[in-house]
Amino acid sequence: MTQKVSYVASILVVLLSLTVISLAQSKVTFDHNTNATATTAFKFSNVPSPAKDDAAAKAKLTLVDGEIDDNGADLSALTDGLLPTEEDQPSANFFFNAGTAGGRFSLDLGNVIEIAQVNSYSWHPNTRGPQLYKLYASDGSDPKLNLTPKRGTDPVTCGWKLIGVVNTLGKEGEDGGQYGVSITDSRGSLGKFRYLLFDCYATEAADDFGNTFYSEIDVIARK
Ligand SMILES: [Ca+2]
Repeated sequence: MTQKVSYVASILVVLLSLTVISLAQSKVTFDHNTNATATTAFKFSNVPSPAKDDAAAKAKLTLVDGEIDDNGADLSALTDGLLPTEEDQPSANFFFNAGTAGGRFSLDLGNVIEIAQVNSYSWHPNTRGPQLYKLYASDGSDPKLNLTPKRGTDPVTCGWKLIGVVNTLGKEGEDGGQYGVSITDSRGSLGKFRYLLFDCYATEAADDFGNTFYSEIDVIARK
């Protein structure tokens, strides 16, 4: 009997882990152009260059948690289709306030769309270049959905699905430059969603200037 129970339990474990695997097929790809090679073209080997007419271009952006750095642009810089023309151009980037541990913002795409890719771009000569964030998504249908979960609330517990964890941090001393990130899925679709939630972290705590200079975020609808 004990043997049978443990057999059933082990089958359940296998089934559960298969479920987890089938849900988690998203893939994070990133490219890094060093300070010496970065140009205003934001051209990368494996990640597409930023698009202007993507599904995020008309998204409504909301600060969910954290403070915006007054020295930079507001959230609209993330989806305006414009890119910095210099490696250290605060006015062309969104970043959380100096001395803070990042924060959260959301994108409302206006309606549910099937998303093929979410891409993010950043540029800074040193520690504010790399990207470190978690991406969550929701189609808006969960009755317990909280559209503005603060830090301390795991979005997964209030209607959000974890789509990917982005960490482009490199070896020490190689932080500066331009980063392009692309979150995709082997099935060609990340899923059908209306809302995206970015949970962004500072890339270092050695000084106050670890919050990433985010230049642009693209949401590419599945064709
Ligand atoms: Ca921009």
